[in-house]
Amino acid sequence: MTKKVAIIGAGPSGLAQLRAFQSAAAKGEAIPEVVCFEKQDDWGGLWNYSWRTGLDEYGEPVHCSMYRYLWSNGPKEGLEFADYTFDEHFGRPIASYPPRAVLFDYIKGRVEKADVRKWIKFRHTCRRVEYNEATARFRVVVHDLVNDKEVVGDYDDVVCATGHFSTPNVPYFQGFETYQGRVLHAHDFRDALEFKDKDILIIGTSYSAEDIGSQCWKYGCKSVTVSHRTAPIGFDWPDNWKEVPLLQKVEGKTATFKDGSTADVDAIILCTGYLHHFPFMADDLKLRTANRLATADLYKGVAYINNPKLFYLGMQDQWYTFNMFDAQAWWARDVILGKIDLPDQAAMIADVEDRIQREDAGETAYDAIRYQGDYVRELVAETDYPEFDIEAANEAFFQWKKHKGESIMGFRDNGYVSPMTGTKAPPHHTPWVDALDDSLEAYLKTT
Ligand code: FAD
Ligand code: NA7
Repeated sequence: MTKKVAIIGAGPSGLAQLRAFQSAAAKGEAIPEVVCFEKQDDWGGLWNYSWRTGLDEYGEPVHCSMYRYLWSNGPKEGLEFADYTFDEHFGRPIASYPPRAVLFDYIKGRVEKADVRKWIKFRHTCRRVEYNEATARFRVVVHDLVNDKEVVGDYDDVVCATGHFSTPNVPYFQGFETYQGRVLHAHDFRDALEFKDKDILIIGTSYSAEDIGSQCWKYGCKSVTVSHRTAPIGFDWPDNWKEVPLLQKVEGKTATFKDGSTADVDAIILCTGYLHHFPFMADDLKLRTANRLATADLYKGVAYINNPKLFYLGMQDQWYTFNMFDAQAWWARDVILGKIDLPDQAAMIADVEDRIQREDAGETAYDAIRYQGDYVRELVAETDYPEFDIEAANEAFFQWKKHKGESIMGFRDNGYVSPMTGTKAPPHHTPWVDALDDSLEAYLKTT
């Protein structure tokens, strides 16, 4: 009997899994029957922008957490596919911090070339995954949204690639129920122009806080106040940007912070992160982990230790993204194909513990980048995914950190060396602060 594999989600991780199987088939290897279920009507995951918020037209939670005018928040040299370079896709070197539409185009280019769209069932939401000990197979229940029908299938292996930056973590602060402005989570933020001439309060200090604040500033908000639970972000911010301790309460439009200071704000944007959320997974298959580099319960960061025929891709916090998902997908593929043997459960548990300890031993962001680079290198070495210069990718991240420290509104004007081709990215034709059009056409124009 031919093995059957279900992949849930056709974002960068799910697409990496499809490309991994297709590349083995292209080399003449026998591959299982592969089916990918995607709840949206197109591929690309978070990079597939939607104007919608809340529920979609079928009543499903909207997956998109991205927004208009989003430019890559890290250098593209850190995420480049080793088997499909930016130079190959665009036919020439492009600048280092592409807007969303440009990265979406790049993601699509590889999978269009690989011709894997035929393996994806769009508008199919996974409702339930259970393991049947007797048959040693997974039962996967999917909702065909367009035809409003349940589809049930049995699979030997399941790859969960549903991402973990879509279900918002929404804390409560005193007075929210009577606040006279708008409260929203970053997941529902779409257009910075909504906040033009407004005073905004941001809660949180990580990527969403930094980037949504910067967007609003770039598109003309009146002021940005960023409230921190642990520590301020600490960049040299523009004059109308301040950092304050944690919000205590809001009354009317007035926010009061832990140090007693106050600010009148028109909107509060909760940039408070996301939950790993797998409502469709049976209890014994559900990954429960914090957002960190060494996830709980995943051998090699991929195989679920309680049932290693189930794989989770991309569940780590992310410096590396697309090429890390590739490294994981190629590795999962080779386990499924029987080319990589798994050790016993005790060894898998020890592997997880070792990764956690090694992550905890790191102190700085530079340690974390090296740690994740080493992880990608480790997985790549075990498969035929093209080896690439991890040191060069690390270096792009180090330069990015340095350039952010030098100029938080100017770091995107720098260019780095590709770890795949050695090409140095040219500077973008317009400084980021002045580039208000984030379309692919505007970004790629040469005259
Ligand atoms: P996702 O992209 O989340 O894709 C998961 C897919 O699974 C989606 O298509 C979804 O519809 C589908 N799905 C979910 N549930 C179901 C279900 N039950 N049934 C069927 N299908 C389902 N990374 C970078 O490298 N650079 C950046 O600049 C960058 N910016 C980001 C900005 C924001 C605002 C966010 C939230 C993330 C950003 N990221 C960035 C990180 C991002 O996580 C990765 O780039 C990437 O999208 C992760 O891919 P994924 O396939 O693992 O998950
Ligand atoms: P992150 O990176 O998970 O960061 C979450 C932030 O929210 C972090 O600063 C937390 O502060 C803060 N947080 C979480 N809960 C609270 C409460 N209850 N009160 C105050 N502050 C809180 O999420 P992001 O959305 O920034 O980034 C996720 C991805 O999206 C990332 O990969 C980007 O590429 C885009 P803490 O430091 O823990 O005190």
